[in-house]
Parts: sequence; structure tokens; C-alpha cells
Amino acid sequence: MKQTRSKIAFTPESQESLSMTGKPVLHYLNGRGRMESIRWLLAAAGVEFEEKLFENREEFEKLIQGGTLMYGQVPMVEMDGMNLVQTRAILRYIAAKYGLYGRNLEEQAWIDMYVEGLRDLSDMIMFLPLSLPEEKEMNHDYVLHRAMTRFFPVYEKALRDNKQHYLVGNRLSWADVQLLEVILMAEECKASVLSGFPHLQDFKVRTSQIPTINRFLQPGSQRKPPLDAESLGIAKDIFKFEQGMFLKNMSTVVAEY
Ligand SMILES: N[C@@H](CCC(=O)N[C@@H](CS)C(=O)NCC(=O)O)C(=O)O
Repeated sequence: MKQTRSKIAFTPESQESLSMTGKPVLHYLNGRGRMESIRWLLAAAGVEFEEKLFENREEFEKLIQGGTLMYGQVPMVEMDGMNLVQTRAILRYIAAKYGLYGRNLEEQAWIDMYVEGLRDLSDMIMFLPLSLPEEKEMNHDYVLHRAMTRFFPVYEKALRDNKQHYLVGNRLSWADVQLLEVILMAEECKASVLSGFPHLQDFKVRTSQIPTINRFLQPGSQRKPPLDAESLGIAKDIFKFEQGMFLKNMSTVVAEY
């Protein structure tokens, strides 16, 4: 399941031509970050998309100056005549549009509860590479502990108690797509993270075989690899992340761990 960094270079001209294809156009850097869940959801829904990947701060600033970023931030997705921003808003729109957001308000509420928990966990994993060197191991252990004691037991129990293959409504939803994404992220931190969760193991195997998802998991897809040192440096330059941001975000919860 090797992922590559295939990309389309950012140029003002390509910006013009790409949006003419009628496919959603994703604006981000060439890495996972906050855009990855959006890539996952579109891929799972079987929607083809284009990517405009900026490579440095200058290109990002050009995009900001273009005036399409409501908050001067990405992810931004050009779709259905809109410049969609705010990750959750984008995800919710895609989920609703492609039938992955439940059949009624109650199912939507369940999907939201699962997705928000998964977002808490995936944010922690996403920020791990920003840990201070001397705190990396502690943060890594903390996140895995949280995954195994707070988050995964919830999804394990839901699958067990519902006696269904999916988290909500006995059919694939945004919550399932997000769960598989986060399981794979957690396994990159610790390969055996699912060892105490038989239903999640089954879930992973089953959902990975859904044709649209399976294609996304194959080499050469638009799925992005985990951050390496080089791409972390690029991301820091582009977004001007502060080092130690992870710890600042997590400081209240670390104290009680
Ligand atoms: N709440 C926003 C946060 C977006 C955000 O922080 N984006 C970062 C990149 S992942 C960014 O654009 N940073 C540049 C900046 O804030 O100036 C969302 O979820 O989309």
C-alpha cells in the first residue's frame, strides 16, 4: 500500500484549466493534513477530483491574494460553483451530497458523534510530528493510550452491539470512512493498535474491500503518505506552524493522563 506524492503543479494557468473539468478541485499542499479526510470521503463516494497543490509559501500567498479563501486558510474545495472552506463544513457537504450522511436527523446525529470523536483522535495523530523532540515519545504514547482506552472502545462496542457491518443505519456512511482512515493512521503509529479490538479488525478488512475505497488504498491514488522530515519542513514553512504546538493544544489533557 505504498503511497506516492503524485501531484499537479500550482500555476495560475492550471488553476484556470482545472476548474473547467467539472470535477471538484482541492487546494492544499502536497500532504495529508486537514485535506486528507476530504480526499478519503470523495474517493469513498466514487467522486473524481483534481488537486492544486502549492509547494511553497509564495504559491500559498498567491492563492490567498486570489481572494477565494474566506479565512485565508486551506483546505479549500472548488465544487458546485462554491469555494468551500472549513474542513468540517466541506466534509458535511460532501457526505450529504453523496448519501453518506444518514437518512434522517437521528442518523446524522450519530454520524456527527462518531465523526467528531474520530476528529479529536485524528487531530492528535496529525499534530504528533509537531511535538518538541524531547516530548515526541511521551506524546506518541499518550495518543496511543487515548486511542486504545477512549476512542476505539466506542467503535468496537458500536459494531458489536449493533451487530451490523457499519456504524450507523446498516450502511456505509461518513463515520465509517473516517473510522477506517483513523484506524490506518493509528496503525502507522503502532502496528498492533487493533489487537484488542476484533470487531474493528473485521471492519478494517471489510471496508478496505469496498471497491471505491480499495482503489484509494492502491499505489498511485491521490491518497497521501505520512509526513516525512522533508515534507514536515515544507509544511512548517508554508503554514508557519510553531513547534510545540501539539503540546500547547494538548496541555490540559496531558496533565490528567
Ligand atoms: N478550522 C479550519 C482551520 C484551517 C487551518 O488551520 N488551515 C491551515 C492549514 S491546515 C492554514 O491554512 N494555515 C494558514 C493560516 O492559518 O494562516 C478548518 O478546519 O479548515
